[in-house]
Amino acid sequence: MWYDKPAGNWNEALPLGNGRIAAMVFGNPAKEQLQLNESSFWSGGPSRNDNPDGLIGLDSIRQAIFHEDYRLANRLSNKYLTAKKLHGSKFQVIGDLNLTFPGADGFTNYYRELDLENAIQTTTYKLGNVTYKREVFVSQPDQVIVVRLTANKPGQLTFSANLDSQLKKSSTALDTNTLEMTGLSSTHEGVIGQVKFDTRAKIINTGGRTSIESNKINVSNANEVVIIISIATNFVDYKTLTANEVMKCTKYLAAAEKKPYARLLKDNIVAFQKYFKRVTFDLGTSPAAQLPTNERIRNFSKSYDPELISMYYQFGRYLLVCSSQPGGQPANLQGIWNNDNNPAWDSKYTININTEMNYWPAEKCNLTEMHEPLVQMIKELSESGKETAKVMYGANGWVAHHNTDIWRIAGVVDFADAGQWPMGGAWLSQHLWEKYLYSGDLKYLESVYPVLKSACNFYQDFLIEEPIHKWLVVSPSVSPENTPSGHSSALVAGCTIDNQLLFDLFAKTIKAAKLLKKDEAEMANLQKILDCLPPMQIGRLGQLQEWLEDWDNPKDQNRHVSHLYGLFPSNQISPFNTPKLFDAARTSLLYRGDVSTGWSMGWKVNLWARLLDGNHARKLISDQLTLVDPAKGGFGGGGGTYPNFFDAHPPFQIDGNFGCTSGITEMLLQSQDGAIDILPALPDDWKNGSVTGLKAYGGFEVSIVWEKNQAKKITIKSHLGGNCRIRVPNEVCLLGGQKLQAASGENTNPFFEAVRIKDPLISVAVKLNPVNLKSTYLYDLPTEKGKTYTIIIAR
Ligand code: FUC
Repeated sequence: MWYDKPAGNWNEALPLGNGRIAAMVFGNPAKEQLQLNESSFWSGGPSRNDNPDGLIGLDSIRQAIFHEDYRLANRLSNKYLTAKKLHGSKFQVIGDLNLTFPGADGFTNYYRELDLENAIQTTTYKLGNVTYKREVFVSQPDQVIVVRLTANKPGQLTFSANLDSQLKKSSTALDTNTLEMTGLSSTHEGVIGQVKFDTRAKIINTGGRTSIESNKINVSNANEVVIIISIATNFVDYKTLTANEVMKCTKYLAAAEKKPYARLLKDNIVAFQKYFKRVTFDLGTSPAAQLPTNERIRNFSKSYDPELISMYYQFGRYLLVCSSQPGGQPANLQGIWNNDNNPAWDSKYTININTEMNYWPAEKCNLTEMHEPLVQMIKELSESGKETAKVMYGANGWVAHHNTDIWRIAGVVDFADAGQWPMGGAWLSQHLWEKYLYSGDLKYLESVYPVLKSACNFYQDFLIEEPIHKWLVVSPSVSPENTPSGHSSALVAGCTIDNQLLFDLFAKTIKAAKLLKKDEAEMANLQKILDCLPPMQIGRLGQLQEWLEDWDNPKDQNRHVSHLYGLFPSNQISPFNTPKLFDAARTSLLYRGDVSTGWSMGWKVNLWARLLDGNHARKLISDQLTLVDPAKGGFGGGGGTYPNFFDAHPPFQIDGNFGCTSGITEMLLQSQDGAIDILPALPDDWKNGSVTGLKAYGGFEVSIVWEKNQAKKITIKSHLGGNCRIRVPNEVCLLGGQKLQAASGENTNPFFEAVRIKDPLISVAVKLNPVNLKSTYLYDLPTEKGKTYTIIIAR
């Protein structure tokens, strides 16, 4: 990614990070700014937000919903269930390292880039006949930010450096080479700010000299300068803030400053590429790729620029490696990049879609380690949410609603129409099982099984029978952030996504128990509940119903498409097993429309890929790659992409980046429907290309080369052994010159167990719009663990 101007705005600056610390680099020759973040720097401190009056109101709210008095349900819910005071803390800003270069305004030959393969940001420019270069990276192995300033002539580096922040307590020069800033997070909603940080910047100059001027360090006439920035907080875990931030900060710094720059850089590249290089993606290039990245985004809809798509795809993978590392915090609404102490939605974890979306690419894009912080957060929520379940609903197990934060709050935030969604735990828990399907690691499964089971235990107690069909439903709840038209409140019982989530949660927990040979009797009980969940229903418009009743409004273009959870990320809806539901889901999505917030479009890329419509998925990628004015930070309007490739909700929200990267993967490879589907949704204009290293269920690693829109060569590495069933549009597939064996019967590979849902009966008045699916062929390839197989497509 490259630009011919400095960033004038944060949405033009370039992101670097190691999962714990991060920087946005502006690349301005006269005034360089590194905006700094640390993942545990949040407002407040350990806290809970359960409304203790839940049990007073619960029954009346449920009665009100069954009696269709939604206004009353809403009023009572806000009073008895919504948090009284705490709606979650805010992810905050450490501050800036500012470097001021007198006389550097008249620069020429300007260039700045973010090298996605080496995770390094570079700026070069000329002043007179001197060429200057700045390099910045955030080291994962050494846990520091490293800046190197050079010039092609000696003695040319003269600048002043300081650390600054809105939340600082002090900013000083400790000696002629070291800056220090300390600070404290904000008090919020009555919780005293308790997160302390220490930041130090060590200036290592070759040639020239340094001096102190108040809280600045002046560097004059140096040949080369390396600046090492260390940041640490007192955060230990969501309950504990007893670390010594000064000791941590100085320890990282002392270790890093002993290493030469070249070594710091090399070690980081090795650590970064271990993950990043696992996947390559090539769609070819075109003359449009000659321009700076911001101009390519601007031109995208009018030009043929396939390489912008492959770069955007890899940028999503880059962001996940930089914002989510084992042992750290999961990526929040802005990943780890935030320059506002009052960020949109507090830059928390919105778990009614956004946080899950952040992790859609993790497994399939071969970044399984990046998934670990989410798994850890779910484990922690299962602890904090246990008390929430007890206090608010008198239930066993654990519950989380539509938001959480670093303190793992699990109560209802904001207001009932958004917050009263007791399904956050159910959705997050799907990730626990999903991770297992890729790795087959039973030890891991054993470690998360108690969390899955406890999530089920909550619903065992919480589900109630609805009066008409006697189905077991969640109440009160909402179909995320959508109010049925004509209703005075979003509160309902038994909306479709809730039923789908519980179907998956229970079915997966039962499977896990079987694999681990545990809890047979309890699982039999879960199975009984599973059998009483409402089925998916097709409504009068031929659409998949969003609610228990046929309330869908064809004009509804809400950004959420929650009832399509069953199509993606879940696999309950299948073109082959449930063709009617498949058509109904498609009808629902057509009504919902394309252009929306960034993340909504990212989701729709996945949905159209699952609908096997590559051209429509491709259209959504174009919608998403619409340039949004970097100065436009406020809400509203269509989403798109900022010049720095960050997703614009607007404002910046990282889920759209991750959602689209996942969606592009789904266009190339799917494995949720009983087989590995090769190029299931390849758009017409991706004629030739290749992808390597994608992951499928059952531990298969798949690479594909295609020409003229047809797969040519498929390479499959089997990490776990077992039957590899593939679906391809071609009749003749050769392995070592031999024809592959046509598939027969059930796939014997247990990781591909198909979901058994039947299409619902529909009234004759309802017209479906069946699509003609292209014909495909299924083959079985028995594999051995560790072996690689190359399949040539002959025709
Ligand atoms: C949900 C969405 C919004 C936004 C917010 C962070 O509330 O409905 O669009 O993404 O999360």
